[in-house]
Amino acid sequence: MKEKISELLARFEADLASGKSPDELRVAYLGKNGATAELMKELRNVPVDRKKEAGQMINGLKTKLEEEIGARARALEEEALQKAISSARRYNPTLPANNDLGSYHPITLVQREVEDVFASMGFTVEEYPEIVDDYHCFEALNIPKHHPARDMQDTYYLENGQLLKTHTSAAQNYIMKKYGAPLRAIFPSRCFRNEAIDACHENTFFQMEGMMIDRDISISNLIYFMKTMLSEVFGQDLRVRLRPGFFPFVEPGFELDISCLICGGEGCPSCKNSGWLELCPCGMIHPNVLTAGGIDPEEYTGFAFGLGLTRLAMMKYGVKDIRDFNAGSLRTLSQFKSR
Ligand code: FA5
Repeated sequence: MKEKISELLARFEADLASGKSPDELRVAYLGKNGATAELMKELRNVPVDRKKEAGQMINGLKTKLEEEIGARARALEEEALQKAISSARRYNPTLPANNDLGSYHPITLVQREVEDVFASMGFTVEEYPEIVDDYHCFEALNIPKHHPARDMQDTYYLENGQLLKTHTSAAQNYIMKKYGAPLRAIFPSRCFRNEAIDACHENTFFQMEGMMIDRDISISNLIYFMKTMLSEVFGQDLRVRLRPGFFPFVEPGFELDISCLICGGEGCPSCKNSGWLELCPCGMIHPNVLTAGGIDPEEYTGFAFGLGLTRLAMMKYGVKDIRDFNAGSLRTLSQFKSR
């Protein structure tokens, strides 16, 4: 055992001298399957009368390795700190600013593109706050208190009883009361849900709601506007599928999915391996919602949609992981400068 410990120590010193990082050293020597764990396993083969001594030697070795790795980590931290201090000292606030211009966030870019497409078809672009009340987010949308559909969106409630908008549909009632019928409007916004985050789910993401209300509006109008928007934004016809979807504020309701452009429909983490990405649920506005908005459902019909803007940006720019949008990485964002 003594020999093995000396060999391991020699190997460790060589790795330390070669500049391996503290994390690498920790995994290689102190990790679950690291070198000291291997030695521990060998304790089984040591005769009983030497076991205690061998165990103490291995523990001594572990302590030594931990100390040395810790010292290396502290030295590196100190080095980084000194570097930061000396570069901060080089910062001269009296120098003129360089000409490196900022850039728009990819979601802003795609939002503006969609806005332009709908504006050219007579839609107005509306704003609505991110903090809303229960009535607008749920009740006015045919989702009374205790309705099971409330569980579809995990809501962040504020202490004053208001909540962070879970979907852009929260502005539907306000828009209907503002304009009455007929109306054509889109309203983009940030939305918030207490979600488990993965490659295609964020807890903060963007949607764009759209509503068109008039006499004799039908599902054909809805399909036409959805198709036009997608082919304008992507500059090509995409594979799209429409399937039934349940939302209390539309009847009938649909889920509009597009074939995942990251994997070409083969299945990948960005589309949860399904080959399709849920992008834009939509449907014919429920008569109760029109009534709550002061519009007579006997006279008018309309469609509404809730486009996932962040997911649209993923597909348009080939961003595989939705988390990249909120990471604030200048390296990622600067790639959109020239657009
Ligand atoms: C809604 O939010 C409905 N308000 C949409 C709607 C509007 C239906 C009008 C009918 C009529 P949903 O929860 O499925 O539905 O979200 C809509 C879209 O937002 C999704 O298809 C997806 O593209 C996007 N989205 C939803 N949750 C997330 C999330 N956690 N991260 C990123 N995008 C999301």
